[in-house]
Amino acid sequence: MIHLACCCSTSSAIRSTQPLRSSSYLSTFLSTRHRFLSSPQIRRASAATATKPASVEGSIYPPEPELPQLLPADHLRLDRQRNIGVSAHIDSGKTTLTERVLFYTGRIREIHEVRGRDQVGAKMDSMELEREKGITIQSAATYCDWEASPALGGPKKSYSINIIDTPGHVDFTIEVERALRVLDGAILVLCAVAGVQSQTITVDRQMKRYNVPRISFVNKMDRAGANPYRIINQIRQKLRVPAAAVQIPIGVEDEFKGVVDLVRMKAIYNQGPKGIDVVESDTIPADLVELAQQKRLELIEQLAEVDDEIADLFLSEAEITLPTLVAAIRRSTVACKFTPVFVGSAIKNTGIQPLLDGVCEYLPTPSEAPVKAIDISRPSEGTGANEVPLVPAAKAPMVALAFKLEEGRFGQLTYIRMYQGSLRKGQVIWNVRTDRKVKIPRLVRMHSNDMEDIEEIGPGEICAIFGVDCASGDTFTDGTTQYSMTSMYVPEPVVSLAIKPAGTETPHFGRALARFQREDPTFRVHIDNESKETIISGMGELHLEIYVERMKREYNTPCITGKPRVAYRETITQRADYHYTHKKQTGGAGQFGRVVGYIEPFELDAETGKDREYVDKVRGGTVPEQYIPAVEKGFLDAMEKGTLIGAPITGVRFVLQDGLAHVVDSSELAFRLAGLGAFRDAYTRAAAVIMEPIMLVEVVAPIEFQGVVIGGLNQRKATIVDTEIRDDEFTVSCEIPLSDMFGYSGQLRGMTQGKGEFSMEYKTHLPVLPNIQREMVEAYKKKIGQKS
Ligand SMILES: Nc1nc2c(ncn2[C@@H]2O[C@H](COP(=O)(O)OP(=O)(O)OP(=O)(O)O)[C@@H](O)[C@H]2O)c(=O)[nH]1
Ligand SMILES: [Mg+2]
Repeated sequence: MIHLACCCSTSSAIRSTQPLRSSSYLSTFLSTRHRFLSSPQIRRASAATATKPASVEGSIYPPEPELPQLLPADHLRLDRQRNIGVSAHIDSGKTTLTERVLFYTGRIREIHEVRGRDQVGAKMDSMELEREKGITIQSAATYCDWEASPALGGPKKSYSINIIDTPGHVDFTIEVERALRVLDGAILVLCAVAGVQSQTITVDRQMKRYNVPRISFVNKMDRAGANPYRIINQIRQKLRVPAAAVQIPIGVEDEFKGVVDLVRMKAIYNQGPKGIDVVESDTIPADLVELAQQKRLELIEQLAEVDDEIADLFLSEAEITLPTLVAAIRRSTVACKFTPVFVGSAIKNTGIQPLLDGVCEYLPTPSEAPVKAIDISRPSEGTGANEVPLVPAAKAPMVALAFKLEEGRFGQLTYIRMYQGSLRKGQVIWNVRTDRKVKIPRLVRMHSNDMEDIEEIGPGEICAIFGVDCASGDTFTDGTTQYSMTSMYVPEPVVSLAIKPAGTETPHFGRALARFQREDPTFRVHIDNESKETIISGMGELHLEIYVERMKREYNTPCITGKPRVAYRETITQRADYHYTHKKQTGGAGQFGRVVGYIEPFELDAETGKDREYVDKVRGGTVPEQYIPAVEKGFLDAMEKGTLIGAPITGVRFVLQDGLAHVVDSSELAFRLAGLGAFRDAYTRAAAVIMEPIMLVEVVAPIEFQGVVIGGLNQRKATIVDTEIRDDEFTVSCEIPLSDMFGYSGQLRGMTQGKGEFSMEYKTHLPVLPNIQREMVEAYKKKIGQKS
C-alpha cells in the first residue's frame, strides 16, 4: 500500500493523508484531461500507476514536463532582483538596519528608532506591542530599489530587493523558518561585541536547512569592545562556515567612521545628515594600510580553501585580478561555501550602503537559487523521480507558495513567493491541496503593514494576495501542472497554559484563538477533556504572553491564565502487537469490529515534522475497504492523549494487518473504536515513556560569577556543552530540561547582581528519568481518580 504525502504544509496536513487503495482509478485518470484534473483523482491515479510494473512505464503516464526556458528578458529582470532576509540573534540590530536600508533606498523619508524618543518606532515593527516592547514579534516584508555601485566600476546599476525582517527571539522562530524557506539569500547580523550567540546558531541552522547563502554583517561597531576579527573567528569556529572580512573598520567604538573595502582597496565614509552621502577615497588611512593588505590576503587564503580557481592561482602565486576575486567571492557565497563579512553601525548610519552593494554583488538572483517542486501527477515511490526544478521564467506555468497568513478585519492576507510564471489580478488559479479554483481579487506588495496594489507580478518575486482562503504552505498553480512545494519544518510547542476569558465568554475568544492558530503553526489550542479547560501551547512563555495580550488589545477579551506548564509528550520505545475486538450488544443494532496488527516506534522526520504513520497491510478484504480510514481515525484519536499522563503521543507507526467485520453490526464507528481500543491496548505493552522538552541554554555573565552560575546550572541538571572566556566575560552553553528552567531569570539576576543574561531555545524532546516518570504517572492517576 502506498502513501503519498504530496501537498503537505504542516505536520497536520501530512497526518491527514489517507492511504490509497484501489487501482481502479487508473481508468478515471486516463480518461480525464490533465488540465484542471482534480488532485484527489491525480493522487489516486499516481498511487495506482505507481503500483504498476515498470515495463508499462512510458505508455500510460503523463509525458514528462518540458522544462521552461529562461529568455534573455528573464535574465535581464532576474539579474537585478534580490530576495533577502535579515536574521540574527535578538537585539543585534536587524530592524534598525532595515530602517536604514529603507531610508537610503528612498522608501521612507525619516528614520525612526526602535524604542526611539519620538515614540514613533521603526517601520518594520508595526505592531503596537512590538513598538512598546522594542522587539520584533512578526516578520515583516518590504521591497525597495537600490542603485548599486558595481565592484568592477562603471555606472550604477538598479536592483529591486525584497526584504523580510525577522524576529530574533527564539519564541518566534517559526517566523524565521518560513521567511528563510522562501528567500534566496540572507544578511546574518552579528553584534560586534557579543558575536555568535545562541540564536545566531539557531538561525545558522535554519539557513543551512534551506541552503540559503548569506553575507554577514558585524553591526554595532560603535560599541565599546567591538572587534570584528573575533566575530569572524566565531563564525568559522562556532558556525563552521568559512568566513573572511571584505571590509575593515576605519576607527572603532566612538571613532568608527567608515570602512576600507578590501576587494577594491578603497576607503568609504558616510557623511552628511544621517550618513546619506557615501564618499569614496583611494587613500586608505596610513595606519590601516598594512592591516588592509594582511586582511586582503586572509580573504584570498580563505577563498583558496573553498574555491579551486583561487586555490590554483594562490598556489602558483599568480596575480588575482579584481574580476577574478569578485567572481570567486560571489561563486563561493552563492554555493553556501563561504560568507563575506561586512562591518558597520546601523545606529550611527555607517557602512549600510556598501552592505547593500554587497547584497547585489554577492547574493544570488532568483535563478541561482535552485528550487524543486513535486509533480504529484507522476509516480515516484519515494525515488524523487517526480521532482521538477522550477524555472523563474515569466512565460512558464505559474507556481507559487503561500508561506505566511495574516487575518485582518477585511479578510485573509496571504504572502506568496512566485517561483515560476506570472500572476495577474483577477486571474483564476488553482490550490493544489484543496483542489479548488480561486480568483485573485487583489494583488499587493507589502511595505511592512501597508499594502500597495499591483496589477501583475512576475516570477522570483514576493507579494501578497488579499481575500483568498488557504492554509500556510499551500501551493498555487495556474492549473496546467500539479506541482506541489514541500513543507517547512515546524518545531514542537514546549510550554502550555490554561486560558479563559476574564468575563463571560463571547465569540471573540474562540475567534481570536482560531485566528492565531491559523496564522502561527507553532501555536496550538486544545480542550482538555477532563478539566474542560482551554489549553494553549507555544514556543515559550513570551510567545503565549504575546497572544494573551493580543486577545485583550485586538479582541477586547482580557483573559485569565493558569501557570505555564511544560508541554510533555508520550511515545513508545518498542513494538507491540494487538488483536482487538470492539463488541457491544445493547438491544438494537450492535457494534462489531476486529483489528489485528502492531504498533512500533516511528522516527520523527525533522524536515517535514511528520511524527506518525498509519499503514494498511490488509489483504483480501478482511477489513472492508470503507472501514480502513475509520481505524486510522481511531488511531489518531488515541494519539491525542496518552494514558501515562494524558499528554499527546508522538512517534508511532500503526500497522493494520488483518481483522474481521460483521455483516450487520459493523460500522465506521465500531471500527474507529476498535482502532482506538487496539492502540490503547498495545500501548500498555510498548514500553511507553514520557518525553520532556530539553532546552539549549546560553548564559553570559562577568567572569567573577562563573562559579556560582555554573553551580546554579548544575543544580538544575544541566549538561554543560561549551564554555568560553573572553576578556572579562564568560559564556556557558548547556542543555537543561525545560521543567528545571522555571524561575531561572530571577535566580540569575540575583546571583550576578543583574549583570548576567541568558537565552534559551528548544532543542528536542527526551524521555524523563524512570523515577520521575513513575511519580508523574502516579500523580496523574490520582488526579483522574479524584475527578471520577
Ligand atoms: N550601539 C548600537 N546599538 C544599536 C545598533 N543597531 C541597533 N542598536 C540598538 O540595539 C537595540 C536592538 O535593535 P533592533 O534593531 O530592535 O534589533 P533587532 O535585531 O531587530 O531585535 P529583535 O527583532 O527584537 O530581535 C536597539 O536599542 C537599537 O537602538 C548599532 O549599530 N549600535
Ligand atoms: Mg527587530
